[in-house]
Amino acid sequence: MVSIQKITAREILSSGSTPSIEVKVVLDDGSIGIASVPFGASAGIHEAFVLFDGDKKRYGGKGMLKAVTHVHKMIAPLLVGKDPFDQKAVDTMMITLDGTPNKERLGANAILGVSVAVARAAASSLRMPLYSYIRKTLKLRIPGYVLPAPMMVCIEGGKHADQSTDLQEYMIASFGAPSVKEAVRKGIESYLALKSVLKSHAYGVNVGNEGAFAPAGLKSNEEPLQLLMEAITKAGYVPGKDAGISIDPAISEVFQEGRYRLPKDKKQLDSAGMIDYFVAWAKKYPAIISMEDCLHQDDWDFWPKFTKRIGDRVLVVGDDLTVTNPKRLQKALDTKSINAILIKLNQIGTLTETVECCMLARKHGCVTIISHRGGGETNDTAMIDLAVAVNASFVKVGPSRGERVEKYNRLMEIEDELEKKCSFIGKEFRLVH
Ligand code: 2PG
Ligand code: MG
Repeated sequence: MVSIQKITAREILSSGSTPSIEVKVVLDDGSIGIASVPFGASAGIHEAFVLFDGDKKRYGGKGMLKAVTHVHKMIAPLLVGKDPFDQKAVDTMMITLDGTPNKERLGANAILGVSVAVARAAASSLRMPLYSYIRKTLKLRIPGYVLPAPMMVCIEGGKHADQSTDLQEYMIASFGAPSVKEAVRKGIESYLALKSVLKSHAYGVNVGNEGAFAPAGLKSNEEPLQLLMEAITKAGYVPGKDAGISIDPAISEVFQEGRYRLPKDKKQLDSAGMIDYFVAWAKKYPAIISMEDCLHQDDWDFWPKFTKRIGDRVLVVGDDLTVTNPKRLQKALDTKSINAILIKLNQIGTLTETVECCMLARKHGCVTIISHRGGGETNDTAMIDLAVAVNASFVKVGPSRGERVEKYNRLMEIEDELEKKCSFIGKEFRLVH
């Protein structure tokens, strides 16, 4: 029987120029799995714990050597010699060893690195791609592969870029195409058209954390929506038919003392006012297909009201609200707070729990969107294999910078690999409901 022979970790650099962690797992048949872990800039307060060193003499306290040590001293002794093919058992052993509700003892970054690296090593041992191995080891009963559509962050502000908007992300969701490759092309062409649109309005074209434009001097938080409409049209496409618009205000970041503060619009709103603000956008821009984190991460009283107002035509997406946590997702489903969920592996910290969350969403017809991170991304593409494994509807990532386009390159590689054994959600996809 093949078992785990060796687990090592090291500190690497992430896209945010601060460290992250990479884990390598070796099986005794020689198979190797390597994984690295991203983290957020606008992380929700209910996310699993990212263990930074806190030693101000190194990387301003953002080093990850403690997490590396935890892999070597605590997780490796636990897992060496164990069966790599039972992912649930591997993850459960780490969760039990950690023993805290948010993985703060070992660090969710240490745990997730091992979790994904074990899966990769096991998949490699069985000569299987990671996405099909995930289905096998976690016994997912999902018929066929339906590949996700791209959701590209094209203008960013908030915590992801200075001097831009108060709100964090304005995206182009690309569909109305026969294949992933064509949808990626449409999205990228629209992003590049946006560059010339911005220039024609005398705005700068420097990019923020996620490779999206972050122009200074925008007149309002709404203006990016007009710019995106113009860009999609300029690229030769029809908004709402070839491409939709998605927003992620990451509104918890502007919530202070009970008010949502929007200096760009010279507004301070309460929850009801914030709902009216976004409902007006949904009405004015029918190309908007999804609205993520439009209310605070604990504003449970108002999320259902928002979804009731626009959930029949727009995806109301929980991110900081739900943090890929099956318990918080269950609450969001019970209260009809959302009809879609953003999924990030590191928000919960193991592959098993992430997939559990996706499957819970799937069971309730709640749309899944698998996402990159804005703080420190890495070149790891496990989020794409996850998206393919669970038939997610979208992947939110990119559109520029190596660590982002790597994800699309992986998705297009999978499309080639599966050839006729897969279809593409964006083929028939128009507006969501
Ligand atoms: C988000 C993400 C990804 P961050 O809020 O959805 O774009 O940002 O990783 O900084 O939380
Ligand atoms: Mg978000």
